[in-house]
Amino acid sequence: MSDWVPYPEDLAARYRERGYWTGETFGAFLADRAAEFADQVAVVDDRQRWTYRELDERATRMAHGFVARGIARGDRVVVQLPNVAEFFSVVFGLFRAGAVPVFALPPHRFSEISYFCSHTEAVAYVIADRFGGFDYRTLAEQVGVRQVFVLGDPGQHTALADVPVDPTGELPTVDSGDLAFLQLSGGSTGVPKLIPRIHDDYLYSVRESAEICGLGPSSVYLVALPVAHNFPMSSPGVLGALHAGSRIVLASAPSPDVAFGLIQRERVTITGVVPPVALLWLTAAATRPEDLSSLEVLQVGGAKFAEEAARRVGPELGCALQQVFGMAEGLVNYTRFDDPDDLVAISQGRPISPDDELLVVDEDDRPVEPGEVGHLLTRGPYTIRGYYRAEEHNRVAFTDGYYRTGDLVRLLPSGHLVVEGRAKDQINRGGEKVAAEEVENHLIAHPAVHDAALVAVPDSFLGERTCAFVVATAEVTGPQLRAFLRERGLAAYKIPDRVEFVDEFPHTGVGKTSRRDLRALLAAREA
Ligand code: OOB
Repeated sequence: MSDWVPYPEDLAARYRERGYWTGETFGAFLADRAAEFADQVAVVDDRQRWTYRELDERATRMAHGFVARGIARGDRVVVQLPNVAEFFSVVFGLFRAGAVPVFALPPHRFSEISYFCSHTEAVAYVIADRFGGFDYRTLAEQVGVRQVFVLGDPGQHTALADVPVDPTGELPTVDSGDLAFLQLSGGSTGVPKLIPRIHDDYLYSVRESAEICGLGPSSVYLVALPVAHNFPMSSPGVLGALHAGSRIVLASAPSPDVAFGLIQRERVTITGVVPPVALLWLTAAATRPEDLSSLEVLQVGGAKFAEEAARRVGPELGCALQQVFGMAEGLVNYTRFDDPDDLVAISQGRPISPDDELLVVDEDDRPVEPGEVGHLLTRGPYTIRGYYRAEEHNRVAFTDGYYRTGDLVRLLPSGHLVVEGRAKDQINRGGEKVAAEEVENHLIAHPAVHDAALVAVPDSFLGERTCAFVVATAEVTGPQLRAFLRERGLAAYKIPDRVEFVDEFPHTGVGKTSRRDLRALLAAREA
């Protein structure tokens, strides 16, 4: 069994013929852009300002360091870094060493990280010493991966800066059809799924995204969300910025306190945020003193952006809104700058590629009438054909090469999509995805819990919050259960916002737990 499902050869050939897949690799990509944009500033964070040339040199040194430490072509390395410039030297260093970064997010804890390490058989884990009041070195000790590289004070581990360098050594040859990295899926199953992306498919989406979003050498892209997430990474994100010779500015948090100052200081032209952040910015813009006039485009995606809020962006922030409906599995949709305002306010955009194939189907996989709501299935030149090492799950998540997105959409005559809801057991907490089954499994591990069901609660700020319904067999409280989940090392955003106890679960006709009835029960309890 192979670790991941390759694109069918005939389609791969077509994607190459049409110029989508160009044979470029990430290592070469950076070298090429560094030659072109050498003295332009590539990356700015709180402490540093690197030109394209500097970034390129640092990535090469990093690559030699990793190779010297025994990291070999194809090795998986879990990377969990905050928004700092070193994210780029590390990740491009790994690319050049032929290694495969696994992109963890800063809120992930023992439960997630130990799974990423074991499932991918990672040989190393790259962290910052501390961030957001949390010591990642302690987590590294608990996880027990072979090598730990630390940015900052390494403690008992290896400092990133100390990685020995032999610049005369050879770096491995990397093929554009190789696995480039593993992204995380929001998921709907018991364990998070990992998304295998190759150089060819991802770089295609990056180039097209940069073009659609109008990036060029004078653009300044603010990274407001965690840089390793697919949205700020490639839609057009930091990779789109590097492709176009733009400047990347890293924010340590998306709050107006941090972000607005950076927009003013660095003359930021474009950024991407999730809907709750957009709402905060809309409110803050009225009273904050910072000059946001450089901002040309605010991208909003990751969760549904309410039409009312969408209509406020132009008048209140003085920039264009671009809606982005994407997924780490592949497909990304953008509203375009020449779309009419009404379309930008109500739709989540249209696909990047003429070869993105979209099906909108009913429960029996039959296409719905044009304009009707149905399940979105998709395949194309940058959408995966299967998750990493997940043969069994792939049989239900993919049909004829189509990825079953779990999203309910309506297709407009213009080719734009409107996201109408979701069929998957996932809760979208302001863009942060929570797989119901994963949290339920952790709850059921508690000795006093007989059964658990996690449901979405509508929320005016986050869109949705989580409520855990629990059937208990012994005395236990909501706070105790929440503490239990934290002790098990579950990321904070997955800890239920609310816990409700019931004697038994309502059932559907076939005897499954009825989440719809649970949501109704919650509404009734609130009333
Ligand atoms: C982005 O990626 P993921 O992998 O964290 O989550 C994908 C899911 C989609 O299947 C959909 O359920 C939801 O997030 N979603 C949206 C949305 N954008 C994503 N739902 C409604 N409206 C939107 N605009 O979230 C992601 C990846 C690349 C670019 C942008 C977002």
